[in-house]
Amino acid sequence: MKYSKLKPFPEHFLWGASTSAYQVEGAVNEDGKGKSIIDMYEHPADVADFAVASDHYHRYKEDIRLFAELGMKAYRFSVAWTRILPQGTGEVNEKGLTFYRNVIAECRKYGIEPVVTMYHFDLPYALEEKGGWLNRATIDAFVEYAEILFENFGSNVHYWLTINEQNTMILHPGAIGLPKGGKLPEKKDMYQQNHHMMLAQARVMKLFHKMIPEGKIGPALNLTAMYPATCAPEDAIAAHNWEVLRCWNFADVPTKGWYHPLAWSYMEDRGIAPEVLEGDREILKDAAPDFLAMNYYSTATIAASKGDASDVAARAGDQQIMLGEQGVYRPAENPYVGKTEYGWVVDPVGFRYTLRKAYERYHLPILITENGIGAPDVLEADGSIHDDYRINFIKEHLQQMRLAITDGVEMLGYCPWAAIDVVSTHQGYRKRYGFIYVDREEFDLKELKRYPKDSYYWYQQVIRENGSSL
Ligand code: BGP
Repeated sequence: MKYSKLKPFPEHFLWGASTSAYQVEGAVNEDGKGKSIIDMYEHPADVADFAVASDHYHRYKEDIRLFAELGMKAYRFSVAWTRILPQGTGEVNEKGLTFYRNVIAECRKYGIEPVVTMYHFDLPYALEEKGGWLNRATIDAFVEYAEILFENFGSNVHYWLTINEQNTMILHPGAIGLPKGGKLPEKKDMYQQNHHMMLAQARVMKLFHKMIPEGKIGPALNLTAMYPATCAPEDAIAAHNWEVLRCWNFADVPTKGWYHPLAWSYMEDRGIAPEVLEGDREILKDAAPDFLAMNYYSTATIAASKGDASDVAARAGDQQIMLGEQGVYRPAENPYVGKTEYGWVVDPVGFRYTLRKAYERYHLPILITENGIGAPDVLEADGSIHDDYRINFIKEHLQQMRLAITDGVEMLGYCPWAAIDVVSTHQGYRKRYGFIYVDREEFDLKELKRYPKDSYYWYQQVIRENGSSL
């Protein structure tokens, strides 16, 4: 659809950027923090670990000052559950509360809206040892943790995200590392874990609305629209299969109170549907989010399954690289889109398409909580970083977002990945996303000095103009 006039970005649009605790903070053994699964899982040996990361724990004041100079109106970060409750439940660690109280105060000082993710992949290891999300007791632990967060920060934080990329954790469990011994859980167990996370999320959203009626809360999902590889009806069905199983099933439960019918049929047929106890349906029905948070990196292109083992690609997949599933779908190439050097599809028009689909399904305002391009940025001798590829990527996505706004999609804000360089779970500091360069290498920490990249100055101008020249 072409328009004679584009709608402007909303007046109080949340121009921001994102990080997550384990990827930015470091200080993994400091001030009483407990171990999370991220600390205990196996990760590739040739990339940076999370011990120091970008040292944000010690440098948050300097970082937030740089975010303020960038003009950020919102900073999306996550709380490490293990800083607040080192054992996942029980004793509260005051120093953990103090750290996040300080981060929030620092944001407020500059008029930056904190957008807080409660759980970004880093489940307390003490809970994992007791069965993790397979154990229903973890639902109570999450509610206990949420109540502490709402009590302590509820009056200063307006926007909350429950769980980051539940669909990534369930469908690509290896994407956040592997338990020692490298064994991935069975699918049936993953869908049971998923059910428990859904219950935990629903209870937390309900509690939130009771405790902080003026606040806003929502899930943050990784959403990716799917194209059929050809106009063959079988390809369209396969693309729909995977779009439902990968995306909409995870957004339907919090918004509509139950699983997508196609996903439920799939799980039942394969004997992997979760055990549902009496009262579960009511819990799911009884809660609703105020908005939908969306992480968008790519679209995918899908062909009909051939019904044999060749449906499943031999390479390793990740949250954006589709693997295929026998009898469901097979991945296909798309000659009309680009690719990053890590194989992630680059598709700005697909962003508009995904936004339209998500809004059409849920009619909830959308907050973008991730979007961006990973690259091995280069620090020049004069301290500059010429990341024109990042500027182009974000510019093209924002242009498409403006078209989506003109299409009628209600947008709350844009928080790309990442505010500052963080550890990429698989590629460490060889793959960077930030507007601010952190001078360290995989194993040489150097001085961890901060350098604004070219994209920083470009984004500063975009925010200043409220996106009017996009
Ligand atoms: C998302 C995660 C983020 C971040 C991002 C980039 O799925 O929510 O935590 O890691 O992907 O991923 P990567 O660093 O693997 O390129």
